[in-house]
Amino acid sequence: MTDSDPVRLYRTVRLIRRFEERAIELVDAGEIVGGIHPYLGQEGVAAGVCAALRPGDLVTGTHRGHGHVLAKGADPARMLAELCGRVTGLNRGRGGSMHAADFGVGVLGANAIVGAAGAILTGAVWARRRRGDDVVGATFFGDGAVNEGMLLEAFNLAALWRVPVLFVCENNGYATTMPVDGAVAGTIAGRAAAFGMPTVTVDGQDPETVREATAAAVARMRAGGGPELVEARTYRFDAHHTFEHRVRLDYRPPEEVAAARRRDPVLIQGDRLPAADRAAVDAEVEATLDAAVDFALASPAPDPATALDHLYASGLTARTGGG
Ligand SMILES: Cc1ncc(C[n+]2csc(CCOP(=O)(O)OP(=O)(O)O)c2C)c(N)n1
Ligand SMILES: [Mg+2]
Repeated sequence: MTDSDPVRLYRTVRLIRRFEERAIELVDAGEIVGGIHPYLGQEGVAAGVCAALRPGDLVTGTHRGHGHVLAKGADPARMLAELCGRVTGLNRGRGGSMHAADFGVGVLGANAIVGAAGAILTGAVWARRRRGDDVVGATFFGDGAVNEGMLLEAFNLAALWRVPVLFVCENNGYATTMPVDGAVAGTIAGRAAAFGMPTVTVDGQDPETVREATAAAVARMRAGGGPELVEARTYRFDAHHTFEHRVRLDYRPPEEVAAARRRDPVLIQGDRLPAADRAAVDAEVEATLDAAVDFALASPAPDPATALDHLYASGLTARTGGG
């Protein structure tokens, strides 16, 4: 089997899909405390965007961030251990689902604060470019972030200083239970256009389409262009948060969910592969995740005595009182 772009893209969407399904099992088993925001249905966005980036390029993500971290190349076993709060996790089990980071592959972190990741990435890319590094960045955010002042401030500075940041809006139609039409005046692309950014709206369910749009934008940014926005129209197949599995909320018509599920990025990309190649990738992904689950569950939890370690980048140790 050749490791062509279509195969690689399929492997990424399939890995994210199965990672999320395994993670939900671990939530149900009580191994992942507090639950997760599943990325199911949106895999094509992270996979397509990250396929057009270089290993050294930078990424920030969201509360629904597992796909971004995996697509950029983080080790699924250490990611799963992070979700389970184990010492072998990407961040020693202290970041968890919403703050997983892997600087080694350019992932500056998922982020629980809606709208914050764009500002962090803009600052990080600006700083690296000032140092002379030839990097670009991509930051993911939902439709719920487009009314956050912090994101709009990031649009402004990135455009003003021509920082090569790709702003990727994952428009899945809802912010928790709020439909986008009930929350967003004007248009999402119009916000970026107002700052002079080129924008494009794409089918986020098709990983190849997302990759092509990203590759074009990244090429312009590497050639000296400023920030751009990609609005990827997508849909989350599952709950806003796994908590919703226990408290069914009635905010999406079942026919809408069923229709959206028929445009599945894993199937769309999988159909582009010969059956044997697809089966081989599926088996490989399954073996990777079996090993990841074993690794995570066999890893110890952090020693409570170390709870205050790693609070400061300087290495300063927090004191527990008593002078
Ligand atoms: C600043 C801020 N406000 C509110 C929240 C609570 N919150 C968490 S997720 C979410 C909805 C986000 O919707 P969207 O940006 O569309 O992302 P999606 O969940 O659809 O992926 C909200 C309001 C938060 N985490 N941060
Ligand atoms: Mg949303």
